[in-house]
Amino acid sequence: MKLFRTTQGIVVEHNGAHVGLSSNDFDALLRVDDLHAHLHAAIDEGEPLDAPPDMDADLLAPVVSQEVWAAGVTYYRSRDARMEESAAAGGGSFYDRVYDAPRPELFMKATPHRVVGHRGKVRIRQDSRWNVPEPELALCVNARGRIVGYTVGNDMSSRDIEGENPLYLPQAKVYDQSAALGPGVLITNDPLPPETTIALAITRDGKTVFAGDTQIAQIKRPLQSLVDYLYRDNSFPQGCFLMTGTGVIPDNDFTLEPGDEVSITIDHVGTLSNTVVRGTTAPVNRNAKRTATP
Ligand code: DO4
Ligand code: MG
Repeated sequence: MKLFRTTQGIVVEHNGAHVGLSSNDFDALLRVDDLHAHLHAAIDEGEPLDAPPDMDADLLAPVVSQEVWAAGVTYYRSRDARMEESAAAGGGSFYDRVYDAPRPELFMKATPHRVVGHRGKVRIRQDSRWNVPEPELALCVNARGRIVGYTVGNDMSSRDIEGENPLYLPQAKVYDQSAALGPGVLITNDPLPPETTIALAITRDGKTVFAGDTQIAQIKRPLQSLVDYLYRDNSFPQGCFLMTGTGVIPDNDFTLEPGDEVSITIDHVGTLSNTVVRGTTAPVNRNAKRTATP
């Protein structure tokens, strides 16, 4: 079943039917131990909607109070690309070492107001000239550290800033509209099949300028082990989202441009589409309907 935050409230899609939940408390859902069972009970009591939500107009990012974290260098492709981009700065060996180390790289990616949903606008920084989307499976993790679902994530990244010095990573990764999640959350207690594909397509003026894909079998670490490291001495009273790293990275001569359309599709989970904008010095007039904080 899939869970959506919409402008009309929380909606669950199950067996082709859409049911509106009586409560709009998204945080409360991530405090429940068995969300799958909880939603089953809730849809048995709820009323099917007359019409499904408009996926291009009604969706909000599936985040209210949750922090978004990210794992890095979990795919061989990411290790390689990072070693290349930071070689001149002497950062190359850090990535090699973390790829093989027992402890994963985990970093804070976004607080809720920095997250956009499906059809929202993702940003490239005004002080960066080399930017890419990172298509990632994002885990929906409840307050007790249990993976209760999956969504599609985009870990927007400024490669020139990250490559100049690994200590600049937070600036390369964390800024307004630097993360996208959505369109909804696949709620399941079962792991995704290893052959689940993550596909990225970038279009510019109607033409595909990049397409690539990977499979989650290529992730080096068990997903629960990423969560277990994240929850060590670290509490998430309303749960959190954890992006699991990228295995799709365009060649080094590619950079995003304003107006590009980024679409990320993960089998069983859905397609997350966003338009790229460049940052300005003026505060951004966000489309509140599509950001995490309405
Ligand atoms: O170490 C830098 C970031 C890595 C990352 O975001 C990824 O591998 O997806
Ligand atoms: Mg990433």
